[in-house]
Amino acid sequence: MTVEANFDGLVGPTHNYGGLGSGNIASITNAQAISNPRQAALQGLAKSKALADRGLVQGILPPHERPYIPKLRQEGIGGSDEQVLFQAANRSPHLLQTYSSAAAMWTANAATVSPSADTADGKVHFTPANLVAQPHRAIEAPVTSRILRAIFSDEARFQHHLPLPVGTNFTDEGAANHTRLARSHGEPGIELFVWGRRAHDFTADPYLPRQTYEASVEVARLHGLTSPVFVRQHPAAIAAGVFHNDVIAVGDRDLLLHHELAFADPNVIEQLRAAFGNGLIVRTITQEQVPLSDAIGSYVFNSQLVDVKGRRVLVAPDDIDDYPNVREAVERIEEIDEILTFNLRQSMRNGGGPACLRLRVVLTDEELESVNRACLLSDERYDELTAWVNRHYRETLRPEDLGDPALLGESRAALAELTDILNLGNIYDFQRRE
Ligand code: SUG
Repeated sequence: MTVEANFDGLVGPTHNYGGLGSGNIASITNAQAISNPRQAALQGLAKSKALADRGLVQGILPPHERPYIPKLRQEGIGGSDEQVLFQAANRSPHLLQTYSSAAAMWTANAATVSPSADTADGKVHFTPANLVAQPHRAIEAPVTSRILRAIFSDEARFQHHLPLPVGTNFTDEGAANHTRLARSHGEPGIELFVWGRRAHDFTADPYLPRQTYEASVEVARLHGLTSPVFVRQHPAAIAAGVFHNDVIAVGDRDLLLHHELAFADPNVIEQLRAAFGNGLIVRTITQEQVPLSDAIGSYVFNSQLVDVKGRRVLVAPDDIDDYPNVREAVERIEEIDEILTFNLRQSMRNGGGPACLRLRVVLTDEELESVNRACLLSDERYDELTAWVNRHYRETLRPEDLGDPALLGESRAALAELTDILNLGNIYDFQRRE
């Protein structure tokens, strides 16, 4: 048997609204709002638990160390950790907010993952996304690499690549712009890479597209893929706030659900059908049914499409209930057997829906067997993690609280404990310095 495991990002203790997401309407709109990190983490865990209860393999990826003091030091701020925080908060609150972001929760951006059925050497391949399009996320890749290597450690089965080179040519946002289509999880599939610009295009778009064509091609080459398909994102979608393709399209096995303005090339579907062979089901939601602004407002395409014991379930944000036209459009899709909604509003206010919060890893039984079990969600692990969140997380966080040395201490204590719960070893810099 081959399954799709979903590794959800656990929201970190500094979850806040920095207005940092480029081209991300929710993040820009909610800049400097007061956040509730505890509620954010519990909302995410509740989704993970509900899917685990339905029989899906559910994993957890830990938050990163924030505020990230080493980076503030690199920016020329010195002294003790407390002094660094104090000075950053007073002299450059924007920099402090940049290096305090809990954005690693959106694990669809952690890496691109290709299942062993698709790769030339028969291993599962991982390339951590360099995320260099945004400073607050460009610091994630080294720790993401450590985490993925600590969870998928069997070198005979898992191949870990370095993130792509830093710079503007290979800007890579990971699985958020990557969709695998296959007859079943275990059969070889085609991998669809959606890019926003070419390396040397300097477009007049209001938002610089985050993924380059060159980055997508390079990841496909590293992974040894036989059937990659490269498709350009529609500039109108990017301009309207579609900063990743998973905000406007979602696929699962033989089904692709997309908005008519997701892709720029009118021949995309023919291209996909040619690569897939018979049996690809494509469901297109038109601009007339759901205008781009409603697609983005409701975040309906940022749903997960999962297989629950042979039934196809759409795991959607409950924000879709505010949009009757969106509900109607998805209810009309006959392949979807059930729509399951979750309140993920803490994350949603930063532009992160159900699909952003998970990294899909398709695994055979043997591969799954070798995964670090402590990172898979059982009833016991869920109880442990919710108790851990309730013990360590604040219920209110204002932007100015990021300079509070107590928050740094609380976050490090929480993360140190978490590495034990998840059996990850010393993945954080603060643990390695001690
Ligand atoms: O990169 N938001 C994230 C949201 C990522 C969503 N992921 C996917 N679509 N897969 C981003 O724009 C906002 C952080 C802030 O403003 O504090 C942020 O980084």
